[in-house]
Amino acid sequence: MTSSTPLRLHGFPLSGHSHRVSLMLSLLQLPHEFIQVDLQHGAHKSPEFIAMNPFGLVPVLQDGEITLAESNAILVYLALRYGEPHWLPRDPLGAARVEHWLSVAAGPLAAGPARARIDVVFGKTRPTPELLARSHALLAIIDASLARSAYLVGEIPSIADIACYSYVAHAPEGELSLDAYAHLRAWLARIEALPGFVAMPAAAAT
Ligand SMILES: N[C@@H](CCC(=O)N[C@@H](CS)C(=O)NCC(=O)O)C(=O)O
Repeated sequence: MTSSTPLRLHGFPLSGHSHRVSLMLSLLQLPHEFIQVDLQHGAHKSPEFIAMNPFGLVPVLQDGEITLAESNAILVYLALRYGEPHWLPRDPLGAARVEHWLSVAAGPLAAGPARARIDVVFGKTRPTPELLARSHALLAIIDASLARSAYLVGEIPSIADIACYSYVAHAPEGELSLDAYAHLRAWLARIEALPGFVAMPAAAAT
């Protein structure tokens, strides 16, 4: 299905949560307008933005009359409304396996590699040894999973991959080397080869 009204993504270029939505929109070849939210000056806490997302966080997606916050919820919406079924399998086991990784993205990935990157890129501090160790433990789990299948849920991409991609790919910006994780690096390359892939800018390049 194509969108009859323009999709509008309110986000921030260096936000991995925003990037996962940008990436999904691009993979689905959905034309959209990217509205950069001025996080530095608190635009995400303005009454107008809070009316869209009371949590005051990017990303927010508008699709006509529909306004959605929470990046993983937006991925679910885009997959079910506009995507082929492989992006979000409809069978109970396939759907549960995707949800497993959405929970990982919202839990240990956000609290691990994404947190370490925030410390370095935005906080100008070094991640603690405990945070780095916890993040490497997660990357090892992801690597082991990708030793068994090409994508996080089987042999074709799903929103599980899209939810996890951005902060895993940019983990080195948080002092987390990916050198030890060959399966994970091959998976990153597979996602980057998908038609419509768009990269998140490198933090140092902005
Ligand atoms: N659970 C939210 C997290 C979104 C989030 O943390 N957004 C960050 C940018 S990556 C943000 O808006 N930060 C602004 C702030 O914390 O004030 C989601 O998945 O959308």
